Amino acid sequence: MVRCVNMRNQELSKIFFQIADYLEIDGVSFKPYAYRKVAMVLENLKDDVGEIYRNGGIKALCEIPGVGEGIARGIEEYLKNGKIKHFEEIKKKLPLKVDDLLKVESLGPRKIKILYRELGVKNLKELEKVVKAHKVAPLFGFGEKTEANILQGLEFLKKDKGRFLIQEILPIARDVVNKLSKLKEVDEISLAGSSRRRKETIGDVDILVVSKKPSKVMDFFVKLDGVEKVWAKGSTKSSIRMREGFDMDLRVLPRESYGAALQYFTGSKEHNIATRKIAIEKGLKLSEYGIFKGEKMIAGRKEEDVYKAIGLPYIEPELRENEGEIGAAQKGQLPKLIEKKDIKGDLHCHSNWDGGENSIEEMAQTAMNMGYEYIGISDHTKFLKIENGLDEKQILKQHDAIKKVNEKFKKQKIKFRVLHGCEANILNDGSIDIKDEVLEKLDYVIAGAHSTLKMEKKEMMKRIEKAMRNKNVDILAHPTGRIVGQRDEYQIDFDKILQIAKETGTILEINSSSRLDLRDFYIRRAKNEGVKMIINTDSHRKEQLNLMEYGVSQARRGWAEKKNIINTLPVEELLKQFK
Ligand code: DGT
Ligand code: CA
Ligand code: CA
Repeated sequence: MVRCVNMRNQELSKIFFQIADYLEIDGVSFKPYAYRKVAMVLENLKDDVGEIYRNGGIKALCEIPGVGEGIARGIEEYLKNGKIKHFEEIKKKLPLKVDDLLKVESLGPRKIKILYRELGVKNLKELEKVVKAHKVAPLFGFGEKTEANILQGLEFLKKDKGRFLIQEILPIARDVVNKLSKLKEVDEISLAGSSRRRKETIGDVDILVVSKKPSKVMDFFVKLDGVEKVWAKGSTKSSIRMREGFDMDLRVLPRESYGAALQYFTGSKEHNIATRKIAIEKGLKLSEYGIFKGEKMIAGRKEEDVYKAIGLPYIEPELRENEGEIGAAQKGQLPKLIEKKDIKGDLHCHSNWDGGENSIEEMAQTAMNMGYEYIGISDHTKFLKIENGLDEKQILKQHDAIKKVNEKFKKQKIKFRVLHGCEANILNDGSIDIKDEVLEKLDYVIAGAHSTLKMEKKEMMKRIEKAMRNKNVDILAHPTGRIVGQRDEYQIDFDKILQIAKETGTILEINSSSRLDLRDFYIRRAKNEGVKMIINTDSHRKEQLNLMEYGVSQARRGWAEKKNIINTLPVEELLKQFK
């Protein structure tokens, strides 16, 4: 299931998310929730809102879940004028770069409001200034520690500046590839660069095309819906800036060079330098045009042929980082990477019991449609009050509800199973916030740290170790706590985590959301130590089950094979993996 990207829906969704943020900062209650809900619905709506409006006016808009008269009028305004007056007024009242400020770890709406009211902070630059001048610590509710954390958050943001999350970019890039591939002038097309290697973050998107009529392709490319600027337009290369702020390069190539160009522009640069060196050693020359022996081109049409010409088997794009893949290829020891089709279920999924969007059955149905054999419902538990965490009584009630769903499937002769787990909290002392006798009843237990993440390493390791040694804890959720572009990992000793995982049989999670945690190099270390992993999406609504592919690419970047990942197993085998 490829996510349907509809530009206008996406734009409106973004605006409503922003309105929610602004209102929250302004201290308005309830309304932010309503806007966020509509934003989420629009984000995943298959039909174009413009179309819906054209066909049925305000009334039809009101039939979209969560859309009331007021919001429908807003959508109408946007469709007519490209603006929503209410939104413009809010922005005038609070002239803040809310998007940017909210990215700073340890800054929420309440603190942003105080910083604006007290110190006039409107953007990241002004924030950095007041933090560095130590004006933040004295503010009510802040203090030295918060000030230091904000500074740390700011430094972290700078590191990833100008890069974009793969989860945000790939659907848009694919949409463009899809549109281009429908042109009769396009003979072949592929993504290249970091998006083909599925890096966590993307600098710019690279697309390669084979065409005999480049001018037609380029004309279409620079006029695509969503193009904000055209940096360059030529017959072999064009470059655009998309509305979302990232750039896309399109290169048009002759067919005979397509494979060589694909190899070259997929990168990484380090991988290319290494492959070129091997070519030189063999008396060959490798470039983006082909592989040459003297003046004669001996390969270039297909990527496989380029590798073959330098004595290597095909190397999967996710491995091309010059991290040992060339040596492994030479020795015939490349891993047989896990694939998306190997995944049989997803065990980190939230339902509407903890404030997620969808019912247990809706989540199950979606998983079934994806071809899965099982889904695990793992709602938050009671310590996480903001996430409506379930207490013991509610968990037991949910247990019965899941039993009923399974019975219903059985009656309908549907071979699909809903497993019952939870995402319990690892408290500061390493204990779990749910009683053992309840945890014992569940098919599995995921445990994760969600609070007090800035502990000293020794203390943090003691905490995690205790949780992993808990006989009811089967899976360690997002084991290092990092969030791409937002938050560094907490203070941990990963070797120690691997050792404890081995001793206790605790499974490490590869979280497919914007956490992408474990990171690729940790996955590789876990694999080498024989520690089992599970790829989960951490879905809070059914559409997010599609995030699985990002966890799979992360696993592939970490050289993981099917046998390293437990949710490739059929359900009976899977259950045997738990303590
Ligand atoms: P990004 O855009 O920063 O996420 O990363 P990439 O890998 O997409 O880098 P990009 O867009 O600058 O270039 C695409 C590919 O082109 C890159 O992965 C390898 C190749 N390439 C670019 N510049 C060089 C270079 O100076 N030498 C070599 N050998 N390859 C290069
Ligand atoms: Ca790129
Ligand atoms: Ca590029």
